[in-house]
Amino acid sequence: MANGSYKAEDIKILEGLDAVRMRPGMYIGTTSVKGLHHILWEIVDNAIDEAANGFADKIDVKLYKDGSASVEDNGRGIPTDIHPKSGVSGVEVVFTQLHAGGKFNTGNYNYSGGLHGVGASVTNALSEWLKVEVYRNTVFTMEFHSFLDKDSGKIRSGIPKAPLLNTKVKTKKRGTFIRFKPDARVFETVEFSVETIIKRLEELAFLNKGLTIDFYDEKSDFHRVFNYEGGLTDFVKSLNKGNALYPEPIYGKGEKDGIIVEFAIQHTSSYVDRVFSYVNNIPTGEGGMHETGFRSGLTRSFNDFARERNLLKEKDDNFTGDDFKEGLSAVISVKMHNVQFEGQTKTKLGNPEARPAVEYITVNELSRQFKDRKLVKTFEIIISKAAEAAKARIAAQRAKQSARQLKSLENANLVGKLASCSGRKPELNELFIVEGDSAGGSAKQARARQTQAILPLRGKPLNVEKKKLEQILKNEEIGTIIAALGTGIGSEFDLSGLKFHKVIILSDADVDGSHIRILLLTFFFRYMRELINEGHVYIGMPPLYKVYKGNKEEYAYDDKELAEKIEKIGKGYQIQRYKGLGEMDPAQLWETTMSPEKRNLMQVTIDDAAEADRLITVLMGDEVTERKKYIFEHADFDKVDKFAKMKRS
Ligand code: TSJ
Repeated sequence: MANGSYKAEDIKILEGLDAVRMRPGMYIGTTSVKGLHHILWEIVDNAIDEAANGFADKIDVKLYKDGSASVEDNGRGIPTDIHPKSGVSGVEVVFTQLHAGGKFNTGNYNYSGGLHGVGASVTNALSEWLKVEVYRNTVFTMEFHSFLDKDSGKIRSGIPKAPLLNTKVKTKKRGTFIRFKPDARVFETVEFSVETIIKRLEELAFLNKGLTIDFYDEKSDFHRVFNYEGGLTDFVKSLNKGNALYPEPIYGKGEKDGIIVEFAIQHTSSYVDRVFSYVNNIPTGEGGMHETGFRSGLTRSFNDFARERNLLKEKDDNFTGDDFKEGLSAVISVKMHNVQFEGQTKTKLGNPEARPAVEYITVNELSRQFKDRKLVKTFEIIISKAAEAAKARIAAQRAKQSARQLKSLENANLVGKLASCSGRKPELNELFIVEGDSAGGSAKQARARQTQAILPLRGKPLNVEKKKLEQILKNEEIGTIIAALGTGIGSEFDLSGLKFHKVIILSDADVDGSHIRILLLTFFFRYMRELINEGHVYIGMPPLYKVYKGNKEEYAYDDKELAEKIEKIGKGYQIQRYKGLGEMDPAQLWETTMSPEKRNLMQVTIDDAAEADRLITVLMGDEVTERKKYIFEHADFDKVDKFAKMKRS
């Protein structure tokens, strides 16, 4: 058997993998860079499952110069014995049968794989080659490849070169090693993103307490090891760097009706909530039943505690769920069977049974910990934060009223500084929010009056992090923006009122300019999120340099372009470096930054804005040391803008 070659009938069962080749999208959603990572996560997930069930505690992920990737764990090793039904080794089943991953695991793993869950065979089908080593006393090896079949003219996918081979070489290692090369004939790109990979690996390390994940990129010689002995507790701490209200997160874990629930909570001095939820290690960005159960559990428990400690008097109403949301950071991780995903992006947990189970465990764990004297202080801090929020809630109701009034003020006095455009078609209109009165003046002269409106911002708009909604509304700059856009804010937000379909932030390429961008993005993120979601927010990009000689001149937007432009102008060139928008005269500003034909705009994504929101917390947070550390590490403030993706428009 060891060196037996494969007969036609053996190959028949592999036709399933050919189907994966024909329609990769059906199995991995897309052949974009996202799909490329998907086939890596299929493999990683299997190693994670082995670890999550207590059989492995180390996973190594490596990217090679030849474009391949490998994943190794120190678990039990994929079974090498012959699978009774199919007559081939367990290893072969895993890599040649569709969905084998999930089915094969039933009974072995309690909570296996998730979102992906299409199995390792899909990775095999979409790879040029895939190599397996299993360490179980001796080293077992097996190789698969995809090749062009000359007879049929078709590509055959994931074909074993030979059955699983026991090399008989003794080993002290235990575990599974998989290395594969994604097929360039399948994917739009075969370049893995180190950033994407380490972000997910870190998340997995947080979600699987004690697990060590080692990442190495051969190309860049980049190495990182993730290991969090605190698990979810470390996760929330890392979210809250800089502004936690109490040092130790509240942690709870329990099981109910076969559903395992784990959570960590820590409040911040901020006014937004960040609740991250997961099911079987898969992020549920749209929330769902587990989140609902968790939130009602929190509300119930904290209200009970407040009553018990007489922090809520008999005549007082209970705090609302929203009162406990202010500044709440939490991670909730659920493990369960037969997961159903719903929602627009299929990231919402639909299983109704998750709700009571999570609520029960949340209440149970919290009430148990209320009795723990050590946490009394923490709970009191949470209650006083909620009391503050409840007060603000009443005040905010009034603030909403004034937002409504602002909205109805139209272009009248409040928007005096706004230079409106004459065109009345919002789809064509653009609002430039410009840093500084002098640049604002130039922009007013330069603009295309019909479609471009200018709103100069004097100084920095206020720090939205530390202020309440009502104070923000009182701020003249923000008030002017709200009035100019015509949408209202928060729960009053109505996109149909939008008067400018492009809202373009134009600020200097320096620290102050960067702050203004971040503050505005944070404001939009928190109070006009749909504006970003619908792609209406942009960042204008003034050039950094002018290269000129005689009457020839060229603009450059970055250092790479500068080199090109120098080459173009040739010997005897001179360079002007622009430090601010104010240095350009109206004609230059038009030509480089405002003219729809020539300018560079970056469209802001919701992720960019969330990143700004997170940065704000660090930059403006209470903890000076964290802020200093952050600023030190990110001394290059241009980096802050890396988050906005370049897009010509
Ligand atoms: F994706 C994959 F299949 F290629 C893959 C699987 C990739 C990697 C990196 C690791 C694994 C994997 C599978 N690690 N550990 C396992 N374990 C099993 O498959 C296994 C071992 C023993 C038993 C048993 O009942 O004795 C059961 C199973 C499912």
